[in-house]
Amino acid sequence: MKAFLFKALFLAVAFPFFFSCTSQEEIETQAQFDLPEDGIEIVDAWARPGRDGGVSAIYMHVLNGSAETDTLVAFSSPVAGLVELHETFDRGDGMMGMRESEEPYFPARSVVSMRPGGLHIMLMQLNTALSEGDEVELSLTFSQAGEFTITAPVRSPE
Ligand SMILES: [Cu+2]
Repeated sequence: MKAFLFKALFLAVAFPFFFSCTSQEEIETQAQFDLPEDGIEIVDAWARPGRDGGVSAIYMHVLNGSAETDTLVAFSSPVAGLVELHETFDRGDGMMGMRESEEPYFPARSVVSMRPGGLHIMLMQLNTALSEGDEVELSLTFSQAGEFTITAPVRSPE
């Protein structure tokens, strides 16, 4: 019982640091999205609030309408010193962790959804605070589809 309480307390304390960490990368071919005829389309991007010097994450749906797998090769944002594609994983000790995704692949004719608890674009070394109502610019470079610059509104997760 004591061990259980300790674990619950630890989870409660540690949870904010593992906010985006509850499931594996999700690759889906989803009926709710109309895939583009060709190339990549990014929809419903949004960013989590963050403090100056801290971290945030950007979520989105990446629609690959191409007949080829595409790969994310670079990203940058004017508000972050470091940007990485992260995946969430089960550490095996009852906790979730996150790490840089080793497979930044976007399969042909598929939707890859980035959501809290799964795949996300991690913004680190924020050079400004991000508050609800702000907007974050993010540039993404795909090996096939080229560079995209998107604007993600900042909002709190539901
Ligand atoms: Cu992360």
